[in-house]
Amino acid sequence: MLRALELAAQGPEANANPRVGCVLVADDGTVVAEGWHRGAGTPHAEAHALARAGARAGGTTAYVSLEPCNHTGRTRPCSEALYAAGVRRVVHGQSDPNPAAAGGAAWLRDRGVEVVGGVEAETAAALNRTWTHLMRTHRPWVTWKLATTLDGRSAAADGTSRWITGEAARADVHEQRARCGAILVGTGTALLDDPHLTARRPDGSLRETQPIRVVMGMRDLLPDARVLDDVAPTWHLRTRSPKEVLDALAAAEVHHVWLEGGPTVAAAFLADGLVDEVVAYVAPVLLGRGRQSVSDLGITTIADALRLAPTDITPIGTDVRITALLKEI
Ligand code: AOF
Ligand code: ZN
Repeated sequence: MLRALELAAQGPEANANPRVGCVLVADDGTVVAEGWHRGAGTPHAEAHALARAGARAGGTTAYVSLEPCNHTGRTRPCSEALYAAGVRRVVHGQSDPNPAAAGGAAWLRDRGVEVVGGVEAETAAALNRTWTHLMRTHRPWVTWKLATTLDGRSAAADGTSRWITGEAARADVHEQRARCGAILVGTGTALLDDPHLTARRPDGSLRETQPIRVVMGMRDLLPDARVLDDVAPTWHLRTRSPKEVLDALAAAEVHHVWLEGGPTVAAAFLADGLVDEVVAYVAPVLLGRGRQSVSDLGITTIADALRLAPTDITPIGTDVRITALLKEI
């Protein structure tokens, strides 16, 4: 199962589908074939492993990090494929939280295949944390990214903000953007900063997969705005409602949203309880008067402060990256 999880981790993180790995093992313990899922519209992990094994799949145990699917989605059910290939035993990790696809374990059991579930299930769910969150809550996982000075400013009084954090932290942001399905800002940020909102490598070149660029708000974008070029899809959603934006993204099977501000949009998401995680880059810089990273949250006394649960604190170059969850999960 640990090998299946290792294989799964090779899959694309920003994809609509979860990352899944599969290992077929013979009775004597030898590995017959392995497979992992490369993303929506392509064969599932089990299909890859079965194709490699051919006739040798008969009598094996399949270790799969996710319960085999039982539906015809973009591909045929893995439950049927495993059964047809003569696999005798299935050991799976996470039970499939997608109601449309779940049920493979029961289907196989009904046909006499021995099924053991829940092995390393938490590791598998953690590997697909944002996808699992979408399946359970029907809304994408939202990571709010902010870059701030030591005194909590995200821009100077005149609105300039390039750059607060150093090169290494900015490169890290691009890496993180590439792991998300969408990057979101408000029209205020789009008009003030004219960001490109792409995921780039340190040399400036575009990464292979680009998140959807989403700008929310009622104001028009400038016709020559950098987000309107053709290197990645861009949605301008004319709404101030975070819920509406997340519904639209959930309908597009986006499970991880990277929220980059500005202060009004960040406050709206926080006020609606729709931020799941914060990634803050804190730079050893002082600005004194300047713009804060988030607008009024209606908090007036320390007892009402939003207290987050840090999961990681890492120095990056001369800055520090703090990752924290809004709620215990
Ligand atoms: C598996 N093995 O490798 C994956 C599974 O549209 P489809 O056909 O690609 O189905 C997508 C759903 O199938 C996905 O939401 C999840 O429930 C399951 N993914 N299942 O048996 C795999 N990637
Ligand atoms: Zn499947």
